Amino acid sequence: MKIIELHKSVTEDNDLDAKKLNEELTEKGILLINLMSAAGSGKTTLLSRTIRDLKDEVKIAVLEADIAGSVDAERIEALGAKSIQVHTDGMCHMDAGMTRTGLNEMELAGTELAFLENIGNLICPAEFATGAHKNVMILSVPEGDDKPLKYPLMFRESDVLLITKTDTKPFFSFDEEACIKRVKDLQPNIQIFPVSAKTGEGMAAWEDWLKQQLLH
Ligand SMILES: Nc1nc2c(ncn2[C@@H]2O[C@H](COP(=O)(O)OP(=O)(O)OP(=O)(O)O)[C@@H](O)[C@H]2O)c(=O)[nH]1
Ligand SMILES: [Mg+2]
Repeated sequence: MKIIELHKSVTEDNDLDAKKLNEELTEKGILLINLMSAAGSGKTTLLSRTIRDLKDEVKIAVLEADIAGSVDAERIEALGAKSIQVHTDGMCHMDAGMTRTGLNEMELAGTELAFLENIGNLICPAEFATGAHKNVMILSVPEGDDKPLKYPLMFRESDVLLITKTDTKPFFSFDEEACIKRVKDLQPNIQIFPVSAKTGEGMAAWEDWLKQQLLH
């Protein structure tokens, strides 16, 4: 497993760098999705299920960003998808320069869809553009329906919200309707897909959305 140690980007204007990276990826026909959520919401599990479902149709690569360890990249590699692990030198986010460095370490020829699994937390990742075409965030049922009220920025910055672990609804008092209203008050254009990566419920709608975003 390839592990890359990243350091703080020296670029002064991250937004500009993100725009540049996005253009470079578009030129190569690679759709980059920035996947964000709190730690343990189910990012790697969702990616694993998505890869299992789509790998015969779409060539997928995953950039796994963590403070330490390589378990997530190993989980992805075990599914036969291309994956690399980056460490962020203790930083709680990825920026565009770090994303470019990680992607450059992967052999991406022929890749149509690349995911960045961002560092698990609901705050910092939302503050930095990564160069991704779309921001997708996860809120899992056990985290609670009040999170849009407490951590508004990530919801505001996201194109898609996946409400995951729907199979656990019987055990939690998660008010989906109230949650969706709170999210839409922050970001009226957001698309919301309730899913369970465990049972597969709702996964087809999310995967159809993904396929529609592909650049060719
Ligand atoms: N019941 C249920 N459990 C799930 C689902 N998705 C993920 N989990 C569980 O949630 C836990 C965390 O899942 P991960 O996929 O590792 O979460 P993550 O967001 O990648 O975690 P970090 O990378 O550490 O931020 C694991 O025990 C998963 O099995 C789901 O849809 N339903
Ligand atoms: Mg993970």
